[in-house]
Amino acid sequence: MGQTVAEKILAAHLVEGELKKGEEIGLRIDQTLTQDATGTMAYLEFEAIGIPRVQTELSVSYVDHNMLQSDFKNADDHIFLQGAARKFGLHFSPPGNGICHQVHLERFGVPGKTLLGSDSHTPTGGGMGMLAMGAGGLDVAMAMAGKPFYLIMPKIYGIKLIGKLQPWVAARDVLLEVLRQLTVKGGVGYIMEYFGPGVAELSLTDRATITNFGAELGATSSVFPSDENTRKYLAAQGREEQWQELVADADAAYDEVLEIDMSTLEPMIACPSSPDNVVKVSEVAGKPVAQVLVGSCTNSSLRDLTAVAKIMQGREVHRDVSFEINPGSRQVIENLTVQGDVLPLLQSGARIHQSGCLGCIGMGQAPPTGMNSLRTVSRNFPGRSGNKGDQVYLCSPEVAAASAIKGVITDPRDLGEYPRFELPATYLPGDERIETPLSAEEGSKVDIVRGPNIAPFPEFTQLPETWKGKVVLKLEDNITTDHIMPAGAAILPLRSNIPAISEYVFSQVTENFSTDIKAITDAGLFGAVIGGENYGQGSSREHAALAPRYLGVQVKLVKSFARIHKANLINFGILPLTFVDAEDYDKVQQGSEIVIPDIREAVSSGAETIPMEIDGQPIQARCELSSRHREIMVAGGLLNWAR
Ligand code: MIC
Ligand code: SF4
Repeated sequence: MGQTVAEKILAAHLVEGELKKGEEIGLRIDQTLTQDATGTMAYLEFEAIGIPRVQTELSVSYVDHNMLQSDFKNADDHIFLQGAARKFGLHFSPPGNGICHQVHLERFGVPGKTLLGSDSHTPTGGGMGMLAMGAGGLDVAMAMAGKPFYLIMPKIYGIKLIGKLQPWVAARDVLLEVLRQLTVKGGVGYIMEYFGPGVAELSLTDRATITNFGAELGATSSVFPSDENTRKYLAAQGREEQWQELVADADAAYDEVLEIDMSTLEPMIACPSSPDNVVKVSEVAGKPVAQVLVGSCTNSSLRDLTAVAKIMQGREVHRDVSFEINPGSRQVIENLTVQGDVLPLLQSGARIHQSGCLGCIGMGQAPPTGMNSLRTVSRNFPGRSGNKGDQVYLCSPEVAAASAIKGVITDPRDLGEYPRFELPATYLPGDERIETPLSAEEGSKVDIVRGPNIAPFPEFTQLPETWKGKVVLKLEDNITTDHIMPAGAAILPLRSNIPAISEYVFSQVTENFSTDIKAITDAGLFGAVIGGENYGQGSSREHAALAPRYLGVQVKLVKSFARIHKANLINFGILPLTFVDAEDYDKVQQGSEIVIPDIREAVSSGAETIPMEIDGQPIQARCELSSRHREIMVAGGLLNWAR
């Protein structure tokens, strides 16, 4: 039987296990990327592993998230990251140079390669025919050290694209439709692979929008074939020699197939506060908007901003709207300038910011109280914009521009004819500021400068013989890592200081988490957290495991986990358990006492169900872990295990 694109890349990189769906496999990783908010920890972990230089073909450290320098913390972290890149042999992309995923696509992505990034939107590279996956910083550190990346062999979800998008309908709408149908947990355990005649109708950056936003399906990754459009994009980047064709075999088989006829799609929008809360724009048209933000790694490419500039040409932003543009990269701004497309944006009244994540992760750009914000970002989880109770909608750049002009949510087809434009055959590269790796000898002489914000990595104990604890918090379905370990301007700068950031664990949900757990650990017990389905969806931030563990959480018992978060829990020695009988969820409350006798023995012996007592009542929990995971758990985490 033939292979899909994803299966071809998996087969070419397999170093451990067999390509049997549902079993653990180890993959060789060709390229890695980190961003600053997860990168400081990743390089501290890399240092702790003790390998002097990265072992990958290419590794890049980006600074794009923590861009506000309201005190010394972020600025110090940037210097640390630059020093680490120089010492360990990485490329370094400094602040202002662009969002990791956009820049990586432009300057480094190569079809057929594997890419592991400490950011959940790393699958952006799948738009170019890479197998690009998000992971926690420690997994990326291990990959930089030349170790395999372990994952459960995913199933392949084929998305068959037919037809062609109508004017004013965008790549964003394709994935909004997929999210509408499959929901934020529809991709868990799958690689989403796009195929069919509609693929050729999508430009490379359109494809990257789809694979990027595909992270919101909970998928392991998303991938497109590498074809003529891929070649054209690499040629425009001056990298045509790195192109290779990569398409699925004619008799390739998919585990599931969803067909999307792009010609029937209309402009869509995700309503507050989940990316799968999708309706047609026409259904919510007319609602007033106070802020419109075009940017983020999902929709800030040269194509997207050119489209917005052409739409704004000769038009004006509504006086009640703050229209904000966050370009994806320096390359995008440079080329937009050469095309003459910056002036119409400025004249329309747009606020042009430096390139970076900015408001997408609550680093500034918070919307006004009680008012609607329309964004081309990937996530509208509650409070992520920086305001509790925020009303954030997700849409295409076309819907954003039309709504900025009208001051209300607007179906862009109301603006009349779609502007015609062509992108240049060759782009200005815009990578003047990217540092290339130093030689091993030069690197060995570099001293990494560490500001006071960089705290040493905490030590963790092994799994005890018998586990006694209390439920600190009980939560519902679809809890995101933004609930567990919020981001935003006040908290993100603490990413390299675990004791400091741990004070904010679950601060979106309750004010008392850190004091409640302290009372539990002071009594000599551990903490447990109870959750519903798809627990830990969203980002790759390992702080959502590391900080709770630092506080004393050692068990999470939920209905189901999101992939990256589960991997991060294992890496930091938090036992991820699921209910055998979902109805047992109702038997456990905040404050319930849990006893797991012989937990160490049960985990190391390979037991798939673990008996426990909750307030004296016996229940069974499922423990789905590979034998490698079990050793890590018993050791108290991956770093302990590796040592
Ligand atoms: C996000 O979009 O949530 C982030 C911020 O990029 C995260 C990474 C982080 O929390 O640092 C992600 O997507 O993994
Ligand atoms: Fe940055 Fe937002 Fe993309 Fe995350 S989703 S990498 S915060 S732009």
